[in-house]
Amino acid sequence: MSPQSPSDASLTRRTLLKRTLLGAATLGLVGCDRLSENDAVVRLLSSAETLNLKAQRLLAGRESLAPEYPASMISPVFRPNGTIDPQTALYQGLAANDFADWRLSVGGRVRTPLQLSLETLRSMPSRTQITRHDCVEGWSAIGQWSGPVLGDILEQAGVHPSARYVVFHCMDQLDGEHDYYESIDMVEAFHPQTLLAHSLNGEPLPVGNGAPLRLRVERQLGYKMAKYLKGITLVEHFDDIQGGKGGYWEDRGYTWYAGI
Ligand SMILES: Nc1nc2c(c(=O)[nH]1)N[C@H]1C(S)=C(S)[C@@H](COP(=O)(O)O)O[C@H]1N2
Ligand SMILES: [Mo]
Repeated sequence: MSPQSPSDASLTRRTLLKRTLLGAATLGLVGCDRLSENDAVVRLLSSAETLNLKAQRLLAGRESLAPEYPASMISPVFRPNGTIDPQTALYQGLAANDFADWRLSVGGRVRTPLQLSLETLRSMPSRTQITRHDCVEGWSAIGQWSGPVLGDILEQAGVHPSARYVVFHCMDQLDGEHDYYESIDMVEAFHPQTLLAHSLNGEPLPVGNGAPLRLRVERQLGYKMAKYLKGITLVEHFDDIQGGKGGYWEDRGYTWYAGI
């Protein structure tokens, strides 16, 4: 796919949203028969989160790939954001030993719960992709990420049919009280570009960008991409986790589906 500049991307998004409206109208999902070129209408529509999710999947498909870029476009510095140096005792203890004692737990609605060391994760088959990260705060960066495809790990654990979401538990606390966490659905979890990245630009993940392991969900905004992972749980619903909205920022008002 061809690289896009940020302005191209927003144009594409607007075009997509207009097509979304067309598609939704054709399918009888919305009760209007005339398309407005007015941006206010487009903005209103983009706030309709469920429609956004359904329409993007209808139009772009469950398997549509996020754009990938040539190595020449990698950002010289991949800006760290949110937590950049976790202060929890858990994290500090594990980091002191270069994460040798760290394990990623995989549990919940699975046949075989797993405890994976960094060494194991690094020796698994991996995927490398150069993608653009978009933060809601208005900046983007292009980086090369490597790590096992999440779907492979979930298959190894054996997903129970009742599992509907994958929840990611992190080792940092932005407010000194609540662990950062995130969640995605099974379509996103088994997407071929959804990785548990252990490397950025060919080097072990820096602390600022989520060492030892972080999620990459390339079709969504930056806040979905949980850093400092300690565990993954498969769940039927996330009502009983923290604020019940499926993520640290979702509990504070962000939308759960953050499709770009
Ligand atoms: N554990 C954890 N994950 C996180 C965050 C965080 O504060 N803690 N911030 C999120 C936000 S808002 C963004 S934009 C990206 C930033 O990733 P980066 O530090 O590699 O740029 O991580 C996301 N994942
Ligand atoms: Mo962000």
